[in-house]
Parts: sequence; structure tokens; C-alpha cells
Amino acid sequence: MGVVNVTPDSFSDGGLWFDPAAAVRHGLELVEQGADIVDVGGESTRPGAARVSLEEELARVEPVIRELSRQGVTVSVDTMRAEVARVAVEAGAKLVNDVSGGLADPDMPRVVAASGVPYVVMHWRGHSHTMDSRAVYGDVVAEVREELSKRVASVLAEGVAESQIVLDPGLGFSKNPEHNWALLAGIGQLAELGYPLLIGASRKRFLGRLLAGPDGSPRPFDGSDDATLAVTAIAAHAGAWCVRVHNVAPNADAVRVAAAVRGARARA
Ligand code: PMM
Repeated sequence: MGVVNVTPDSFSDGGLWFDPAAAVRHGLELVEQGADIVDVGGESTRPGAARVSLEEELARVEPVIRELSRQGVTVSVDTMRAEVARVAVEAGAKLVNDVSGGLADPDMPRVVAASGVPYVVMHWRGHSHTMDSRAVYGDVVAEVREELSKRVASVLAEGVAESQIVLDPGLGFSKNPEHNWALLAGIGQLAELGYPLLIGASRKRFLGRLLAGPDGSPRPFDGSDDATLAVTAIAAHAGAWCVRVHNVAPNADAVRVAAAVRGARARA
């Protein structure tokens, strides 16, 4: 899954694809580089980000989704709003990626159920301005697993089908670096929930912190693409269904390597 953030302020690519024509061009480039899905979002979720209005979010994503879909691209919409999801699916989106897992907008599960498209339910504890203060866990893998199970039960009760659900531990969302590493180590336990898993580590702050220089200053996000690639290989090898990344070409190769190793293991 390649990322197109149609925002002026996303963490690593804010502003680059804010113009709809540039966003469409970038989405097409990502497909050429090997993306199976292009994730289009109009609201930054970086820590501390303020929310945009519904109208602004729709104006950002709708034309981009419509045009990419018209050109045959499999598009997902990255939104917490039911109305944006509804319009996006009407414009051609084939997947709804909700970083709040249905918590931010109570209408979301019903809209997703009616649309019938796959639904990414991410682990989330609150909006960007509060999320760092909610990064408190005893056993992060067990708690994320438990909270995701509750979200699954809730969206199933709203009519979403089991076959629509994809789960995501939400790296960086109310998680400190130690939590993110534990969740990556626990992919197998999360997979036991029985749903496909999506992992979004690309260019996140915990990679920059790991790669900090001798003076302790974090590596800037654009220096963490190789580390993203390592996470992709590990996640895909552990059985993740999808990785959400900004720099698609090398990650698509890493996914192929992991698939080859898994295939060989299955045949052994
Ligand atoms: N991360 C971001 C945005 N959307 N969606 C899912 N499912 N999983 C994620 O980890 C995720 C996401 C934030 O990253 P960006 O602002 O760099 O795109």
C-alpha cells in the first residue's frame, strides 16, 4: 500500500501532494513502483495535529480518489469520518482505512457495512492532540490485542462482515518506541485474532529515534527509508497482509523476498 497524503502538514510528505493533479500523478507513480493499493488521506494524523473540517477533507480527497479510480487504481481512503468514507466509496474507493477503528465517528461501521468494502480497523486511543499521553500499557501486545478484539465485536454488531475486517496495531498512535518494537515482535500474537494484518511503520518517529546520531538527535524521517524496509521485511515475513509505505519500490521488493521465503518454508 502506497501513501498519498493530500495534506499540507503530514509528518513526512506534507505539502508534496497537496495539489490534486500532483496527488494523482504520485498515486500513478506508486502503482508503477509496485503498489497494489494507493491510500489517499486528507487529514494529517501526526501527533499534535489539529483536525480539518469535513468539507475541507472531502475537497482534498474526493477528486483524487475519483481520478485514480477512473484510471483503474485500487484506492483506499484514509479517514475517520463516515461521510468521507461514503463519498470516497461512491467515487471508487475499494477499501476504508480508519485509524480510529470506528471510535471517532459512530456512523463509520454502518457506512462500511453498507458499502461492503474491506475495512482497516486500527488500534487507537484518541485524537492526535491527546495520543502521546495515552501511551501507557502494562503489556502492550496483550492490551492492543484485547482492545482490537473489542473493536471487532463492536463493528460486527453494527453489521460489518468478518470478511471485511483487516486489523492494524497502529504503530506510533498512543505508542512510544518501546511499544512499537514490542508490537512488531508480537505480530504472530496479533495474527492469532484471525484477521489479515496491516502494518504502518514507514518513516515514523520511532525509526528516527532508533537511528539517532551520537549527539542523540533523531535521524530525520527521510533518512529512515532503509529502516522502513527492514521493518517491511520483518512484518511480511511474520505474515502481515499489507504494509503501508511512502517509498514503494524497495518495499515491494522486500515483500516479494519475504513471500519467497514463506513459500519455501511452506513447501519444505
Ligand atoms: N499511519 C498514518 C496514517 N494512516 N493508517 C493505518 N492503517 N496505519 C497506520 O499506521 C497509519 C495510517 C500516519 O502516517 P503518515 O502521516 O506518515 O502517512
